Amino acid sequence: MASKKKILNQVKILLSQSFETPEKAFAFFDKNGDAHLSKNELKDLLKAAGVGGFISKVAAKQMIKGLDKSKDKKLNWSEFKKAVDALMSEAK
Ligand SMILES: [Ca+2]
Repeated sequence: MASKKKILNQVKILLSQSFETPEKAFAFFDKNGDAHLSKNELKDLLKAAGVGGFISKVAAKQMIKGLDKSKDKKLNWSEFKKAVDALMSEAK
């Protein structure tokens, strides 16, 4: 099982290399445009970062559990941004 650290690192690489800003990444993966990332949308983000199918499903679930402050089982922009900011400010 890929470690959480490895998964987060893959996400970090995807976000920093493929998107100019976190806003653009959020908009790209918010496929249905409801201003939230659902578990499935987050799973697609993880897949795009190179995380395997089964692991991406589990990791998406855990990420929502950890980051979803409003308890609607989705990530809104501020929840996503907070997570990205924390990720990007980690030691390089
Ligand atoms: Ca959405």
